[in-house]
Amino acid sequence: HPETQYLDAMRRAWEEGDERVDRTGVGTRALFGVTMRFDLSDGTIPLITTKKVAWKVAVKELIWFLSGDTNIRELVRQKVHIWTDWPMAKYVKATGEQIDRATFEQRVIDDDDFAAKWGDLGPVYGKQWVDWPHYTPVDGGLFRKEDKGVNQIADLVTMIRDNPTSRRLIFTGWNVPHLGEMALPPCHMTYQYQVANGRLHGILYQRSCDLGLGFPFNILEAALLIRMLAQQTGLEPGELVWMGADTHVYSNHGHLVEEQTSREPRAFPTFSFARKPESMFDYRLEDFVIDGYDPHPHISAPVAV
Ligand code: UFP
Repeated sequence: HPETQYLDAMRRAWEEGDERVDRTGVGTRALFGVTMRFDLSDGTIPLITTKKVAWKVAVKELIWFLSGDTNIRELVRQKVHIWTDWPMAKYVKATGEQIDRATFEQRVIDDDDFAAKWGDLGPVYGKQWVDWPHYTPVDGGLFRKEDKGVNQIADLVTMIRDNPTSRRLIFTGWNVPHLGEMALPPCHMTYQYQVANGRLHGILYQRSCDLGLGFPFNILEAALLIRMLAQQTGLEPGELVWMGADTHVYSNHGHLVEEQTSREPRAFPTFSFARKPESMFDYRLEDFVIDGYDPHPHISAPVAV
């Protein structure tokens, strides 16, 4: 079963990983350089079965990325809480006010000024994917900032259609001069594609991966991107190759590793689209149809902020 690749990486990181003091202070056990491959050509989608994954949250996040939005407001309106911890930590640090997550999120929803001031994550994924800041040289060695940035996703679709043998079918979130303004520099940072025999293959390069909480979302969204790009360009889905650099388990996720690796993976669900949207920017939650998802029960684990 392809999910065994994931369970093996978890177990190997836990048992043989380098014990490291990480940025969050929680501590991890890390492998460096892990590869996994998932075949999407049989109509399945790599949605982890050894614990229940909230796949609709992943779809909502992906749609939010593609909209270019970098404020948590739209996410929390849709009851998606995965990005709240970072701006909330910043707020607590700046104001000293002890606030619980529900109250913070409600204020982001209710108060425009509060949302603008405290809900923004900086130029994270969405900004870089569809509106990468673009500068044009003008006289005197100066540069003018263009009103519209580069839409890497729209350009990618055009490139796949017009030049399928290209070795430059890439988009990335790693915009070096802007990393410092981001709540979190991109983890799933670079995506590359190849067209072969009518199929679209993809590689995700992930610089840093929380195997417990991040991976199930990251692999699903990378697979959905292949499916969406393939649908838009008239191709069939191919293989997804995942390459993780610092691939780790947090030291407080031991229970997750023990429980999850003791479970038997079940068949991956199948995936289809309910319709063909106009472009990469017109997908809605209802367009994503996942059938036969029969996971083991959810296991909760703390997020390291
Ligand atoms: N992380 C993921 N996937 C993501 C994401 C974050 O695994 O999509 F946004 C994890 C990796 C790491 C932490 O544990 O979040 C980011 O910390 P750092 O920037 O120090 O690598």
